Amino acid sequence: MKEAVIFDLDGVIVSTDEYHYKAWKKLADEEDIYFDTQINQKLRGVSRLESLEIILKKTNKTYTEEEKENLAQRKNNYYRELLKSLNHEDILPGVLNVLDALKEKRIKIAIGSSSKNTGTILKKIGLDKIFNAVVDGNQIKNSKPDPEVFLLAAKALGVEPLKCVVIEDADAGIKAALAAEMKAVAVGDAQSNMNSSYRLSDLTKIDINKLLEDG
Ligand code: B16
Ligand code: MG
Repeated sequence: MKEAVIFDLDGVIVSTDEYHYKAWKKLADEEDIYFDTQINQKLRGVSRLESLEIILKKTNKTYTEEEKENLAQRKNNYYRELLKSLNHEDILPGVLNVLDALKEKRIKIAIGSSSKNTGTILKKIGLDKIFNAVVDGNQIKNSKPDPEVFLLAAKALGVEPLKCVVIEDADAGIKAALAAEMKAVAVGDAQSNMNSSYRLSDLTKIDINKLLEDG
């Protein structure tokens, strides 16, 4: 049986993915760059600057590194403005029950997110004290699909990667989990990802024994 569960944040615990979309869309519109929900799918789990590079593929304009930093900062300001209204009720369906069930079974729980806003988000939704470890975009050099964030989370928990399960909503996150030799569970937008061993539409449908079984 697995000994720890590592949760992605954005798209698994809370739907901040919608806020990311709105903030990038505002920036893209201001810069006159085409951006839609399909392009947005490619940004799931990917770092802020890498997301910007994906968006800039739709323009012939060239930006200096400094201008790119400014664009990313502008997007983050829009995003943080949207985060102000976030609260406990924004926690996605099923999440609190899963966390309770895992705590009861003494299974360790962690966050493994690419977001540098993880601390703010966890505080806003009132989950800043419940996880045994939180690893986020501030602690890693390489974002998903690189396994770094999940390997660091396993290390912080003191659990071997083979004994960890990752719950993810992004293809980049599923790849990262598998590269870390962890079991990958796909929810929401990643549920069609056939590389994951357990796929479900949301966490209300989860079977805790199936989540924790080896394999
Ligand atoms: P930030 P996750 C990721 O969070 C998001 O899915 C991705 O869209 C975002 O670009 C990335 O965090 C960086 O976020 O701009 O807040 O540092 O899914 O890994 O929890
Ligand atoms: Mg995500």
